[in-house]
Amino acid sequence: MMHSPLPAPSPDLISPDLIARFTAIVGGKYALTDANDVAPYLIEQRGIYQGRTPLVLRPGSVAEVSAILKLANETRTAIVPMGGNTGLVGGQMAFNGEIVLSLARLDKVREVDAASNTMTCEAGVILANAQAAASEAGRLYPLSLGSEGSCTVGGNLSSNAGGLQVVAYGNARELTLGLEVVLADGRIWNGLNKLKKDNTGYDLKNLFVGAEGTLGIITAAVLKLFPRPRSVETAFIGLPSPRAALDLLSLTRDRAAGTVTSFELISRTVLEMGLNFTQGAREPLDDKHPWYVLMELSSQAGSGLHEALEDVLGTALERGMITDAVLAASLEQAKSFWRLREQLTEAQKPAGGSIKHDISVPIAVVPEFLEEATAAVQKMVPGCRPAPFGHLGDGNMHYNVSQPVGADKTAFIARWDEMNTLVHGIVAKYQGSVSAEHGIGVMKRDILPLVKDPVAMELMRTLKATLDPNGILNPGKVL
Ligand code: 2HG
Ligand code: ZN
Repeated sequence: MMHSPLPAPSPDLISPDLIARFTAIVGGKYALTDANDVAPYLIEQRGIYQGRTPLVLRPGSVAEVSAILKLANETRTAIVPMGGNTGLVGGQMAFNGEIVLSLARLDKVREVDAASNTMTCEAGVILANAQAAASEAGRLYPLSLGSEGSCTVGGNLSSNAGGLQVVAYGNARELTLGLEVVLADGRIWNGLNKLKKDNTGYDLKNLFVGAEGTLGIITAAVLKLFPRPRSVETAFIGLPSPRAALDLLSLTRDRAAGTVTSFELISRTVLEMGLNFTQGAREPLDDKHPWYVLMELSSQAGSGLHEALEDVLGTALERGMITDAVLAASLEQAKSFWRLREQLTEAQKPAGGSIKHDISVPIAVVPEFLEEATAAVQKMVPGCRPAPFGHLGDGNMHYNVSQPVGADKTAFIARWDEMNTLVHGIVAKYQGSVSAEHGIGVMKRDILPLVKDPVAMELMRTLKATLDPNGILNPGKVL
């Protein structure tokens, strides 16, 4: 059962002498052992996992990270790297008394090169600070997530984070040009490439992006920048069905002068949870609708985008694709739409137990997937409340299912694996993915071999054994 900590390997105690050697690398101030200091590193936001560690290290330089890994490798001491601790699959948790290695103090934006459209950030730079640094240089770093105020560049890359603008700009992997990585034995790979074109052998950086810290520890990255859009338009739209939402996406792409930079589908069920949860939130539209789209268009043209979007929505209304829409009349209103969207994760908590699925299917079959999954889970747990939402533009749905009203939370959550199996079976039928953007961590580790090509699994194990022969890097995650 994925909620209990993994069985502890024996022995997992780190001797006082070894703790002292690690402490000497970072200095006493940055080696936490006191239970109160360590506590925040042992919990995570979903409240699913509880960690256990004798030591949290907070190195202040790449050289210190290197020295830590060298010592860890020599002494076979397991390390769990941590960024902003916002991961959703337990990848950042020390379950078995491993050392937690926080990258938070590596928080420098080393360079913004506006002419090359690149930015070099250390792993601990908070995403919002990276966005701000780009913005100050008149550029856009488009990775955008609900947790951007606390998640970090290193965590974003290690989990290949997606988020709200993937439809236009790609996920973290596509936004990465180069990396600096500390390997398991302490060697530092300088791959801080700024080049768009570089055909000099294997693509090493993509081994580490999305590896969740199991192959090496990312300490810095060269990130891609884009022009800042000169106009942005945001609309909240009510529609009858996910199929209608796909038609709207297609119409918008055909007609609008700008680029669709976000296209989020929200079910009425989860919107209601959001409205109940978000202070001062109001119904975005006068009437209630079974489905909503939060759409954002961006353009380099200084004017005309508003009219283009009005034209698209007018046509969509005429054709019965949508039933109502409101265009944000101010930045404040646009922000309030996004606040409502970004709080949907938190908003599910008061509704009791929630069984999560972060899936993707080819975008054309999202409507079929939703219909089949809903019928299946409701048959399995009568009265349960599917509360789907997500990044329709990427075919990525957070197919989360809340417990029936008044039901026993523990009994509902006990059916997590059973429901996952059911939903993932439908995902498989449509050649989808069981982890679209949150990663594998421990939550999906045991699912992976069941759904992944066996040769791909062998290759992954080969890479792990080659790059981390002593198994010190984030053991028990991914594989
Ligand atoms: C989002 O899109 C996040 O808001 C979290 O990926 C999704 O709560 C979730 O399952
Ligand atoms: Zn998401």
